[in-house]
Amino acid sequence: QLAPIARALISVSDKTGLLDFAKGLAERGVELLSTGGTSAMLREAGLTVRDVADVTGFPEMMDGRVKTLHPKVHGGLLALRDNAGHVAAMQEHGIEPIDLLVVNLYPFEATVAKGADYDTCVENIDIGGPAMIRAAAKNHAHVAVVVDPEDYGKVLGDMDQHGGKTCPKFRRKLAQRAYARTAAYDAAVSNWLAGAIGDAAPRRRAFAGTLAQTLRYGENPHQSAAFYTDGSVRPGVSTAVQHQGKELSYNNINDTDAAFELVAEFDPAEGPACAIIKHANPCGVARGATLLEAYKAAYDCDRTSAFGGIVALNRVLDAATAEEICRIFTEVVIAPGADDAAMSIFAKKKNLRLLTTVGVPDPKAPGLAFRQVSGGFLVQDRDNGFVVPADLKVVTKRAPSAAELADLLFAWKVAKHVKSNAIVYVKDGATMGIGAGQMSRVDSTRIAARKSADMAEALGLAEPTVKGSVVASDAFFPFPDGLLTAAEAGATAVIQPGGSMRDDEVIAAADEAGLAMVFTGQRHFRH
Ligand code: 93A
Repeated sequence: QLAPIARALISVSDKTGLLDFAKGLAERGVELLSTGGTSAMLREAGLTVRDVADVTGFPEMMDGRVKTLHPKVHGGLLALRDNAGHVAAMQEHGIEPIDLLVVNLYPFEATVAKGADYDTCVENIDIGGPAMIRAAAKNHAHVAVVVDPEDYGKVLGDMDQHGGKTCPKFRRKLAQRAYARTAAYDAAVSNWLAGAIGDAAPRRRAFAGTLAQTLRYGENPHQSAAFYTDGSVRPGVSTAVQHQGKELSYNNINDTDAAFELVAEFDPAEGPACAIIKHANPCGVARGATLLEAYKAAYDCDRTSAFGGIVALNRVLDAATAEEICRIFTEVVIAPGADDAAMSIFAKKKNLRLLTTVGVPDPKAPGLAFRQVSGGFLVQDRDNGFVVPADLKVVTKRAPSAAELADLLFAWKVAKHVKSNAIVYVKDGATMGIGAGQMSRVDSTRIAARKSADMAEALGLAEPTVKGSVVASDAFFPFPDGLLTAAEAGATAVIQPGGSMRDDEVIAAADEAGLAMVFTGQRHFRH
């Protein structure tokens, strides 16, 4: 039979809520043991505390690297109170039981996120903390372990309900949370090291994250959901600052990520660019002499779909662009900053969320991408493939003109971010039609052209905007039919990976149709 909690060891870096909790424990007759900084704070608040150093008979040493790593601590956490041998060992070695462990760890993830140097990050790897947490959690039959200040009140409440003890079910729950925390912590350390040694290989990586946000629901309202961050410092939805509007939903986070990763393909130094996303696919992407022009051109690709979309910009949001965005309903705008005038325009739109980041992520940076299947995860390198003009091989009699070439490279970058089968028509640095997620490439080609025709009609143009455009295909054309569909729609040049068994047939068809075609040698499936 478990006795009421008599002794607690408290050792925390995050001192949130600590004083109230410690006072609550003291009021309930619990003896407090603590480490240096934590002790000092508790003492200052007038609480009676015993230093762990007095318990172990060893001072904290080596800059705090060795504080609690001692049998008097670990024996007190691990001993089975109902095991005669364990009890005898405690008596023989003067080990006192520790019934409650309150630990939160050196802020390793926050230190990395701050951009601290290597040695500082290493020094912030907590060893004694996780060791105690894991020991207490293993012995949850007898010991309660708290790793999250959010649980402090619950511990006091549970003690009050059970005459100063905690109930077994609650201790098991706390143990589960404890192991989740130490697993995520070690994963963060390992992943940081992977980054530091430049090895992002999917093999030998640990997968865990830190809970960043409990979401109201998942992809659908009957699914519960949460957002975990992996400690990455990449500018994007996980590290952005939200300035206004309600909390992002699961779908918002997913779409905002898709939008910002796409717009990041366009180096801000090379000019403004805008991507508008719906359901994780772009419905308009454009460059422009100004951000306003880029936004307008992106919007004109598919005005119907842009409604309620997510807008990503590669430059600081200005007032003119903000005004224009406000003309329709937009869910989220993400940009590497927003000027004061733009902020005050958005401030009037209570439902619009504005996220700003510190810069734009590097599309060539390594990283991992995950996908869940029943019973496991698929893990791969993130698609950081990047094509430069020198990589392109002209395979047709006609080489693309300089203008076509610029549009081909633009279309290729967009196609990388469109669900396969992806077909993207581009003219003058703006998408004219996007075909996404079809099971047949011909269908994607037709849909993209069809959407462009609809848009031309809505805009009152004489002919479909795909006339005189270039077209990108994320994977090779297995037969000439898709390519011919694009040619019929009015495309004049094609970019695609090449590599089909029937490349010769496809090239012959392109020559016949007077198209210029280049091969990238690289595919951008996105399923
Ligand atoms: O450097 S450590 O890995 N060595 C230890 O023995 C140890 N014991 C507790 N870090 C250790 N801790 C950590 O110290 C705790 O996890 C907690 O985060 C921190 C509290 O230190 P202080 O009470 O001095 O502020």
